[in-house]
Amino acid sequence: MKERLEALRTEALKELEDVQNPQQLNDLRVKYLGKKGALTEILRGMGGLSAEERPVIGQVGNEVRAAIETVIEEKQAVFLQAETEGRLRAETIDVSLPGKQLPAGAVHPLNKVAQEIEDVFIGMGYTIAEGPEVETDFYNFEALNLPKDHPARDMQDSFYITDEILMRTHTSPVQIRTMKAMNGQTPVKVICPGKVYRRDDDDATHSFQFNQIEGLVIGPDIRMSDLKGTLLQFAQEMFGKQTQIRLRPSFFPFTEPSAEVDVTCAQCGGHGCRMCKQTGWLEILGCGMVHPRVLEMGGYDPNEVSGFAFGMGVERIALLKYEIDDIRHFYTNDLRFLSQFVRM
Ligand code: 2NL
Repeated sequence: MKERLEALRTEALKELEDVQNPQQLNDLRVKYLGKKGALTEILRGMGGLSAEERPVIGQVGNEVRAAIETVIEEKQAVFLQAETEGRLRAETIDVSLPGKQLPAGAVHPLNKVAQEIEDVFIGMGYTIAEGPEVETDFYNFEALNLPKDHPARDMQDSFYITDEILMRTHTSPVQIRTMKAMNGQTPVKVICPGKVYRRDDDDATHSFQFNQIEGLVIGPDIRMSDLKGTLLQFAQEMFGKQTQIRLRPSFFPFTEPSAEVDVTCAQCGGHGCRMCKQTGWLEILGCGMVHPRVLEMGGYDPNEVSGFAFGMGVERIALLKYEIDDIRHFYTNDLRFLSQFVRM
């Protein structure tokens, strides 16, 4: 029996030497050590041995089993290592490869210019106020000294919803609402940005919907010189430190006196070019001292306080700043246009 066990060991170890893969290894383990394997088969004959022989043969059997198991475990470790190495090799990634380029969005040029304008005034201590785009006749016209028979209130020029309700034609009603909310207190120092609506045929310089920013300051001793200094500061931050401004007399129903403001043309430095039509100046906004009747309707006593106001079109400022020739570029969302502002 001992010889049979020794022979089994020799045969098993020899066969294990040539094992090629884990499947073959497992087959051999079953063949020699399994419940119905060769070793079990031999040891089953131990019942016929004498009491002296039994422990001796038992020990030989255990040694043979241990020898075969050791080799199987070694082989198993080698296969496992080979498999791990193979998988690592297959899953290697090149971390030095460039990443996928994802197209980045950007703030729309109109919003960017609006934010820049707002930032200049925030820097001067203004707060931002917003209000409804659908307005009443009172806030949009009446409180701004535009009486019922005024030509600016022509049905042809505004989008009316009813006789008394319309799409706001400027952001001034937000300032009226601000004044009323202040209950006669000063100072008022607000910027009102937002969309406004006019019944116009769209062309290179007009749109039925556009963006406006208006400003309003009210205090006990606000003067025209405060207005001029404020607008010079704004023009220089917006168009460059070398920029100068000039005020030309004008008319608005809600301001008296009123003025239109020009900045020196950044393109030609004031010498005259195509952009400024050879004048050296570009018109950027309208302004004036708040009309006493408007102060009254906002809840202020014009004998106690005074104020200035101004209004500008964001599209116009953007056209000038970026030398764009047609306002419709802002609304058509052509990426060839928009992508030019991604890093500006
Ligand atoms: C322009 C001119 C202007 C105002 C807007 C204003 C508002 C209140 C009182 C007085 Cl509540 N004035 N706003 C004043 C002057 C001019 O806008 O050409 N905008 C595009």
